[in-house]
Amino acid sequence: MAKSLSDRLLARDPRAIARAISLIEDEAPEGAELIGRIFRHTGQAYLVGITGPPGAGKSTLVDRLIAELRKADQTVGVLAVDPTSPFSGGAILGDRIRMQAHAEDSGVFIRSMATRGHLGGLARTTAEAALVLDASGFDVVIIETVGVGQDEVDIVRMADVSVVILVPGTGDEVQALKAGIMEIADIFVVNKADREGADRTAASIEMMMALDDGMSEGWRPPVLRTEATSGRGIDELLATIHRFRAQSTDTLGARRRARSEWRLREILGRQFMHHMESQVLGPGEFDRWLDRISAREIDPYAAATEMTAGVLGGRVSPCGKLGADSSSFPQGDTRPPDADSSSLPQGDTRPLSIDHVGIAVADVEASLKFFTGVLGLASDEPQDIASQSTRVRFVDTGDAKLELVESLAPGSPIDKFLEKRGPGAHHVALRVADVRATIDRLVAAGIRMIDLEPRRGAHGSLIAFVHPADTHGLLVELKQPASAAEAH
Ligand SMILES: Nc1nc2c(ncn2[C@@H]2O[C@H](COP(=O)(O)OP(=O)(O)OP(=O)(O)O)[C@@H](O)[C@H]2O)c(=O)[nH]1
Ligand SMILES: [Mg+2]
Repeated sequence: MAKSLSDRLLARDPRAIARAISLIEDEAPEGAELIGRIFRHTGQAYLVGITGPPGAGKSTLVDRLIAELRKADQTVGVLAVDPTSPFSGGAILGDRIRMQAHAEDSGVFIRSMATRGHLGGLARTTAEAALVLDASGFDVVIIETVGVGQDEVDIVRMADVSVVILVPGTGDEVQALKAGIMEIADIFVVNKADREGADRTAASIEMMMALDDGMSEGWRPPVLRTEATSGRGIDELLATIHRFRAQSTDTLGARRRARSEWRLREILGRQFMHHMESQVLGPGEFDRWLDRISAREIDPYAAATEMTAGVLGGRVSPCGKLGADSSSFPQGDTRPPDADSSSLPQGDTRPLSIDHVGIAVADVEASLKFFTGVLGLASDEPQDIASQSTRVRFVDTGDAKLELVESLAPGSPIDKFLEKRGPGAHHVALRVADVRATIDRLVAAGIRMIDLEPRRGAHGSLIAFVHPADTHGLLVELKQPASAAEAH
């Protein structure tokens, strides 16, 4: 029987390793499965991150490190990552030629990786490729990545030790380091030390560190000088890496845990997006939300809130239906505080919630014997609603309320209802943030309204009834609570 890919990989078969990394790069489901099978074999390799501007001599230096590590009988896997290149081919060519000295060595594996989609994706594929090399039993895994900006930080963060390479020159690069790279650098290297200005560059790094009072106690990143082409300083760099490794055994666990957290969050985010796109949003719906954002009909926060409301059990639709307008429904807490004057419950991301169920009764006070007396529910004070000739009393169930409604005048809607159907469930009230906007949208959708204009309901709310002919027989009240009503 043919050995499985994971078995061959664990036996450090270079073709299996290459195939595994390709599966990961292609985001093939087999890639994720493979990670599942090899994961428990990982955690043995020491991950060395090497980052620096283009042409700083990273690959030359990595080549030297490989040679040194091989002398010490250590196996080495290398991932050369180029976030700026859309093709892995270019990077492969340069690095392969430079590192071809190790081509015949089974203790060395070199692979180039380049941008696929967004950068977060590259950081992830790099992390997973590193797992593959780790499981394959390489003692040291080197991740070489171009650049010194924030973009590369995510990639370098995956390493157990981060080496930042600079070259003698303008000093601009040292300035550029301030963003992000500072915190992740464990070792600085000024390569091309044979060139003019190496001392100045080293001095400006030292100065920058001295100015940075945010630097934690303990390990102080040393600034080394190397000449990758001649190999000068490489032994010291390797010794420094070993020294860092030895002194960081206590912190290594925390560092790897932080890395796991970053990856778990990244995977969760991706799976959530996938779920949104495949299960929640209909075909083309994502684009329609984008259209509405482009047309300035809705802001991205509101759009995201409404879209995610669908995941939490509601229905989502970007166009023309209920749920379409952010101003109409309770908002989640993802919007900026000043985005909406709605004072509806924060954190309630349901597109519509039931405010209350109206129950027509002959006599509100008499009905309380059951609702408060027997069921033990609390009720508020009775209130007369002139616009409907009714007296109402709300009973609190802890969730949606019950509205007990009694007619105060012959011929009122409740009076007619009682006459025709007798006491019982009369209507369901849905809470909306902007009743007028909701009316407009329903009318535009061809739904008939009993009230085209909102009127005053209990407790200062604004209400409007939808015609039951268009709601399958259910009388629906739209209710904009007082606090939201006042704001408009
Ligand atoms: N003078 C001098 N040249 C060096 C040194 N190290 C590397 N170089 C040269 O610098 C050039 C770039 O080296 P690479 O190793 O390709 O640099 P890199 O950082 O990997 O480049 P990218 O991967 O393209 O970002 C090559 O021509 C090297 O020979 C050094 O210490 N001194
Ligand atoms: Mg390179």
